Amino acid sequence: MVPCLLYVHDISISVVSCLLHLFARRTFHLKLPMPRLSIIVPTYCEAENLPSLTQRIFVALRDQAYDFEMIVVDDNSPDNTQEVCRQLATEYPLRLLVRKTERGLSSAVIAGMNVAKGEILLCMDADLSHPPESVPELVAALENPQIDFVIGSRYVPGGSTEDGWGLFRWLNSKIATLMARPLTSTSDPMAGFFCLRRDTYHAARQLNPIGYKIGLELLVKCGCRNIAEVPICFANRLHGSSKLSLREQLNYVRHLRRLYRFRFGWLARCVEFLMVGFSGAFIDLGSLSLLLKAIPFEWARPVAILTAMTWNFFLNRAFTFAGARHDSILRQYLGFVSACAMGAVANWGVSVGLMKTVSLLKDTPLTAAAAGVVVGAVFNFLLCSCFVFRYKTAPCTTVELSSTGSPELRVSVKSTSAASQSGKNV
Ligand SMILES: Nc1nc2c(ncn2[C@@H]2O[C@H](COP(=O)(O)OP(=O)(O)O)[C@@H](O)[C@H]2O)c(=O)[nH]1
Ligand SMILES: [Mg+2]
Repeated sequence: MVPCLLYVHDISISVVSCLLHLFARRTFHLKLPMPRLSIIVPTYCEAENLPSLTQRIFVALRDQAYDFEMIVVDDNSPDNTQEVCRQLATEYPLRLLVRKTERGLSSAVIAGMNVAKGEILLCMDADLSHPPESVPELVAALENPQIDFVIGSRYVPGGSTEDGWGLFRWLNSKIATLMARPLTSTSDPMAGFFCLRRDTYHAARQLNPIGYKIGLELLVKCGCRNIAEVPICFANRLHGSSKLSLREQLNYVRHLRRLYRFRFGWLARCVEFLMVGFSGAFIDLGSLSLLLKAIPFEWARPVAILTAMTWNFFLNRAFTFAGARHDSILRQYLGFVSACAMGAVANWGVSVGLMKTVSLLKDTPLTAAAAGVVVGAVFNFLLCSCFVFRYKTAPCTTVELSSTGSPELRVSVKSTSAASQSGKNV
């Protein structure tokens, strides 16, 4: 009962504060001070790190000409992160959002950005891996109107990672960066230390983050072209342990697929379809060699082809055309087999046609066959996209940006003396 009352109390403070703010601005044309910078810090069990982080941010920004606010977005941590925030808010301009029904770094950052008041939105980890002393430099980089995104980078000259990373973590980061190369040429797209203008953020289309790489998501979805990288020394976390799990690494692969689809559209889907087809060739040959041990070639060949086709069907249904799973599986399977058969006929027709009509290809049947394979695959892909796997709606679900934040967010006000003295959430 008491927590419930406190909850209602917190919300009412927020609402009243917002209404007063609006009233004052609209009625008296008052220009109330809005912070220029909002620092969004996602947290899960960071009670030990938050005091040093807040204090170092404050010292780093003390002499800057602009105001700032710090928004901690906590996913209901079982340690006393929230209590620590309440304490800190009595001294510093800190707001706390507690999410009780959701978990995840990326969605936490989005929730924070949605309620941020600053013109510039900056995101950083709570564990002091990202040096607070570099915040002014990141913000200053945005003074150049040409720049639309700034990254605190480990991999530009002058940047570094603290010792003790080990080969595995280093390789992990490098491979992940390489996988994102078709999306961006920045040296450190994995960074969680970045800033952008509020307007750029609100221009984002279809924010749909999964996993940890919210910086990459924003970079791509906000259409950022001119990116500045500020070298930073990435420190090992001060207290506690990383929440980056194997599951998050798999989420990264899923996230990349979505981003590729967003950036490259049907071309990305086509590449996926070809990769599935490529894997099917191995299944075909592998099952053929197994079957040959038991049955003659005339029987083994069609069974192997059907096995490969079935394999391709299920992979395409699960991944390439995942959004079309609502349709009957039998109808799709029969459609897929028919599309493959037509693709094979197109393949055959083009190879034989080229061999017969292009004199240059008469002596190079493999080249004619390769042309047939390409045409057959494209034909097959088009049939699958247009007729076999039909989408009801857009292929990926989207999260629309809101300027007010999600309704389940517990939004509390800045460190007004009334709130802080009564020890309520801030
Ligand atoms: N709100 C929220 N924050 C998270 C979550 N997981 C991690 N964080 C925060 O995100 C930041 C980076 O996480 P961390 O575990 O240090 O990841 P690492 O730096 O990749 O090892 C830290 O401030 C974490 O407290 C989560 O599920 N929800
Ligand atoms: Mg960390």
